[in-house]
Amino acid sequence: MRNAELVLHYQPRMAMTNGAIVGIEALVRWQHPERGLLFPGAFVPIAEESGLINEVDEWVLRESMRAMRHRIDRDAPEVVLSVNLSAAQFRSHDIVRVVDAALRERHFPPHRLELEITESAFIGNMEAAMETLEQLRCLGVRIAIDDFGSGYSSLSYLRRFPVDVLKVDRSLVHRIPGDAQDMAIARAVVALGHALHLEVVAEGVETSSQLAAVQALGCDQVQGYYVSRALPLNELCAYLAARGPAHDA
Ligand code: G
Ligand code: MN
Repeated sequence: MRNAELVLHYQPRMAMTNGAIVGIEALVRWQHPERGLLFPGAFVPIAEESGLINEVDEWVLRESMRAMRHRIDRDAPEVVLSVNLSAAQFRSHDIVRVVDAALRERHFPPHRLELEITESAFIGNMEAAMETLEQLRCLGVRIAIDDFGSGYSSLSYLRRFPVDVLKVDRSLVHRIPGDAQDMAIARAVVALGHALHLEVVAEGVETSSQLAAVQALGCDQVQGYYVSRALPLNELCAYLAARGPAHDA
């Protein structure tokens, strides 16, 4: 795997209130010379085992910030950039320095960067995780809990941890509104997020009935194929330009 073979796609995130695109998630793909375009599930575990994951994460961070400054800002000057941090990267001792250096290098406004972290990154050493989150927050960046509701969600840490956004996992969204039990879980997750003053984002919204369901539950924002799949940079810019700054949902 060489950095030259990595590509970034960008998935828009939409506000429920007015349909405006308020965020963009950078998603890495590997353009494999023989096997074609690979999704993270197919290569992130290999990158983790071989110790390359930190290099990949750092490349994604710096490259997506560059794309924002040079291209995306022209069409959407207010959108927030979301970048996924692997558990390994989050736990590495120099993560705060890496993020700080990238912000400086790109002259990037910290409040427009959101770091997505899954709960698995916190397991094992909650105190160290909390300290890292606090240091990242001190840089001025936003923190999102990714894939919430997919693993062993711990409710107590959420109250203590300095986070801004809760992203409801697409496995939950996938079975609503049809599945009454998942509907009940999703409702509880949204209520929990709001009680803790977090922004709640529904991931993986693919159909209009899923959109209506997450809207009825009070989700603040949605992401998923119903809004748009993840797009190459050129297509994203065309999408943003065509859509304009706001759009009625
Ligand atoms: O873990 P995280 O939520 O960051 O995963 C994002 C992944 O989910 C990306 O690889 C993206 O292509 C995929 N994805 C985005 N929107 C949808 C969707 O509506 N349905 C499904 N099945 N996958 C999606
Ligand atoms: Mn994510």
